[in-house]
Amino acid sequence: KRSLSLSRSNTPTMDKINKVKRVSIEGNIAVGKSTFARLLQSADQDWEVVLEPIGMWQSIESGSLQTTSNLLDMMYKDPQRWSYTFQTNSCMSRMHTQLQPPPARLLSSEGVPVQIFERSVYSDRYIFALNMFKLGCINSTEWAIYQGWHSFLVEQFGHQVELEGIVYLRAPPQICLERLGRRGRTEEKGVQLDYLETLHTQHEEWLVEKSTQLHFEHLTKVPVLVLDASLEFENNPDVQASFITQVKEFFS
Ligand code: DCP
Repeated sequence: KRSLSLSRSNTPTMDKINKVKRVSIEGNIAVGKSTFARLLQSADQDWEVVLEPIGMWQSIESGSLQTTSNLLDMMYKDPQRWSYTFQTNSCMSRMHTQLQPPPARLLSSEGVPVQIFERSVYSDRYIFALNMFKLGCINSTEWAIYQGWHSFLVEQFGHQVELEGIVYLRAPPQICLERLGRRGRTEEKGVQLDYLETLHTQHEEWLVEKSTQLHFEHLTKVPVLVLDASLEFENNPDVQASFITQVKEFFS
């Protein structure tokens, strides 16, 4: 009897799954998305953070040869050759994470359960891939192919990959460059200010000016919360508290 009731309560109904909101955190390289995500994870039981699968891009198993390739490094060293491959891989791994069902804790929540993703299949396309196309590192044939499968997959998965909100961590590119230097990820040591500036422009056009041409109806209506991430929030409890208050209000 006990196990029956247990297995029943463990069966997620679509209603419960649909009650869980899906939100992404967006922002330039090294702006502090992971730090912010950790902060949110510890702030509320009803929030579940799903981190970016960057480890998967740094170590891709090459089949029977039993070796691994660091695609992130390959992309930064030779963007013309590897950007399309990198963007395909990062978006596919993101599709997997965005399709993960919410954990049981969220399904049984009486409050406002939220699944929070570090970036999304939309920033992959409208920030990074688009930027690489504009820079000439993805050619027009590759861009047409990328857009074709991206639209197809997003349409096929429908509401499973839709977002109910976006939190945009906004900071000047110069600040992101300083944070990038401090963190010292080896693959990123060649990243220059002008690259962060082009990525910043992509974020601004999509999330603030709303001038990016989007291909999904729901995405044009997603509410955006802009937070001033130029403030050093990692060790500042006052800024953290203010961010959490704003996020709570935004989610409710
Ligand atoms: N990247 C990319 N194309 C994508 C996604 C990511 O080129 N579609 C690159 C940019 C970074 C690395 O992958 O070099 C990690 O990206 P993020 O900016 O998302 O993650 P960070 O770890 O830099 O974020 P933060 O420091 O804000 O936590």
